[in-house]
Amino acid sequence: MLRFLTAGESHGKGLVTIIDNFPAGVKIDEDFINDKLRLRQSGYGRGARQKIETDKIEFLSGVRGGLTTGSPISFFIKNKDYENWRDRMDPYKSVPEESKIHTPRPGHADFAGSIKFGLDDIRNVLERSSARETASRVAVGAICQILLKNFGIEFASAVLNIGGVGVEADEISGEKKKKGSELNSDPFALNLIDLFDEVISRNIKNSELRMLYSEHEEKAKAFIDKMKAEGDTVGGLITAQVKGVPVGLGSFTQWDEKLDAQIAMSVMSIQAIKSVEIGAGVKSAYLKGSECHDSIYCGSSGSFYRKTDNAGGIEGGMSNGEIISVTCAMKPIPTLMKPYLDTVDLNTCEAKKAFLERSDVCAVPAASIVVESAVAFSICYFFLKKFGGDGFAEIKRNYDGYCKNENKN
Ligand code: EPS
Repeated sequence: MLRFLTAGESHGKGLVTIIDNFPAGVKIDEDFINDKLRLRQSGYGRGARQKIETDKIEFLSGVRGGLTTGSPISFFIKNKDYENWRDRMDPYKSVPEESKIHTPRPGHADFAGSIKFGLDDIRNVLERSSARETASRVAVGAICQILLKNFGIEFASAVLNIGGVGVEADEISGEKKKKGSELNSDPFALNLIDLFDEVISRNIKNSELRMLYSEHEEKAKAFIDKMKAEGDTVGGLITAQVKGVPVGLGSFTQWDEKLDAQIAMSVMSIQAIKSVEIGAGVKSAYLKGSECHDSIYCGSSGSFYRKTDNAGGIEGGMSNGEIISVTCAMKPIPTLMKPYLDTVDLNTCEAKKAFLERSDVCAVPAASIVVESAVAFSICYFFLKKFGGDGFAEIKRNYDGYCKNENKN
């Protein structure tokens, strides 16, 4: 079973990650991983911290001569900022009373985390619950993508809107209808915005916000500037897609074997994510059965296909060969730059304003890379479960055999 663990604090020495049960013989492309790490650090609206860091993966084990060995892969990502926090983050030095934090920020892990662990300094919670940890997850997702690329499985992600500015939830279906109109004989069916479309994918790449359309980007940037001036923060809507997934990853046989359930857990566990939808998601509730479900066809080559993808590529907890599509909402970051939110001192019960700390006004573009990575891990987990083997050649044989004999797709 593919699994990983992360450790590390936001202003500690760095992040340590262990990936277990990753097969041997996979050629590791370090540039691909570092490129994803760079993308996670970028995006309009980020704070000063990203000017300090240049995230790079440093393998500690499990990779030799450019290939995975089958042993646990471990890697380190350095926090350059540690040098500025040594006095407060040193493993041995005691923390001076005046630098301890007792006022939890609403919306953060501060409140429940410090009560749960009986801590008298909220910094112990915020350091670990920080989204800095997502650098580890992006590297894990990139390693999974490297394996899956060999089987024609591709990933994409984008920002749909920033605080509602951009493609709105309702509009997505409008776009889908427009885009699918030539292809689609069913007037009610919703087609996905195809993130793999040449124009769309170029737009995303060229956008500082990883948005689909430049006219949205200018408005969204202006909105971020406004939020910054007001000392506030803003969230947004993110989408990720996967193409080339064979039919039958995941299973209908047990609740925790379902691909959509595992994707939802993986994505929901990302800091600040508040909803996860697959395909038409919430909109499915407003459609009739005849409008919602994606009719099945067989092409001249004998391969199955659909004209719509409301199911988001997953039916009965299994991939159905269509594009897998995930949409999720990110809430605004709870660390604000102005004292808007009320809180209390956990020691004295005194009414206070939530403490202010350097933060990002908007980290939605960064989070879109994290979402893509979380989905990549879930797909890889089920890919290895289905085609599993200890080495790349064995997995390839299993995959080729399945695709040739059991699946016309
Ligand atoms: C974060 C606050 C900011 C972000 C950080 C997550 O850090 P700092 O407090 O040092 O300014 O930049 O994210 C990262 C460091 C990162 O690499 O994503 C928080 O409170 O969650």
